[in-house]
Amino acid sequence: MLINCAGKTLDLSRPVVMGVLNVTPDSFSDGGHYLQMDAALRHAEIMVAQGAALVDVGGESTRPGAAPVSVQEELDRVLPVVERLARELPVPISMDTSKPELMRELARAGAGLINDVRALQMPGALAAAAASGLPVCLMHLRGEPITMQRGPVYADVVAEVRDYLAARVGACEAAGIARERILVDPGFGFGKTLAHNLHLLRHLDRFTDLAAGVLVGVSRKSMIGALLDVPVGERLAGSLAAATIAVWRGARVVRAHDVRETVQALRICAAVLAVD
Ligand code: 8Y4
Repeated sequence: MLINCAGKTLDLSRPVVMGVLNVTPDSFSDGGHYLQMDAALRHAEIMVAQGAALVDVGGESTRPGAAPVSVQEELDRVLPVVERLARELPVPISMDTSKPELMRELARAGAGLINDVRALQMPGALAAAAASGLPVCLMHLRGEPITMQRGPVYADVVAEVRDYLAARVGACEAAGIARERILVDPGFGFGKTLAHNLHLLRHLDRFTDLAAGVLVGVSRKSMIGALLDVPVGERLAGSLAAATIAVWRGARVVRAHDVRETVQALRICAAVLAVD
């Protein structure tokens, strides 16, 4: 239940929140590098104070239709931030990347976990992740961010996502990454319709035996927007409901933008789950 993340401990005996820190150009307007660093550090410190057990740092926009980012561009954005956060924060820093070059450099910079929406399928990623010694989160993604929302089709979404993640866990084990250091994630919104997402959430317990824990990201996503018909800034209540259901069905890590509120929702879940 304890995962060593580059010397910092992730305790999954209770459900925890992974706070989202974006360092993509669309989320921080061009105030220069110092301002970006300051804003990132301040935001990360607030999330830790609010109870985040991890901070996820990403430099590639994985939103539907997003354009790919070059290695150098992603590294330039993310490396100074990861280095500083890893040094100054008491919690592990997760790197949201699929690129083996980033995995190597960010591991050297002190990152504590690899969060890969492509489940280490890019050439060289599996070897880079294994060599880093870091724990990993393997996410299911149908297609690529550019194409993934063009009519995804599954015969049985839960079985297919489960089989995919089981195979990726197997590939990791064969590469030397122990199952005890692997998280799996069905990838809400990544090449799934609303109905697919709802099936995955309802049957999330089917994933808990695959690895050390299940991670979910539902915060502010379009599945919430579709059900409530509200814009991205008005999805907190829906996101908390979805996070609560996810934890009730076995998730141990919830990736979220609204850390304080999500930590509170998870505390209620944990308290009820602790009685029998
Ligand atoms: C509004 C808010 C609209 C957020 C779209 C989004 C996941 C992830 C992302 C996830 C894991 C996102 C990096 C997409 N989602 N990593 N990353 N699991 N493991 N979209 O679900 O937040 S980015």
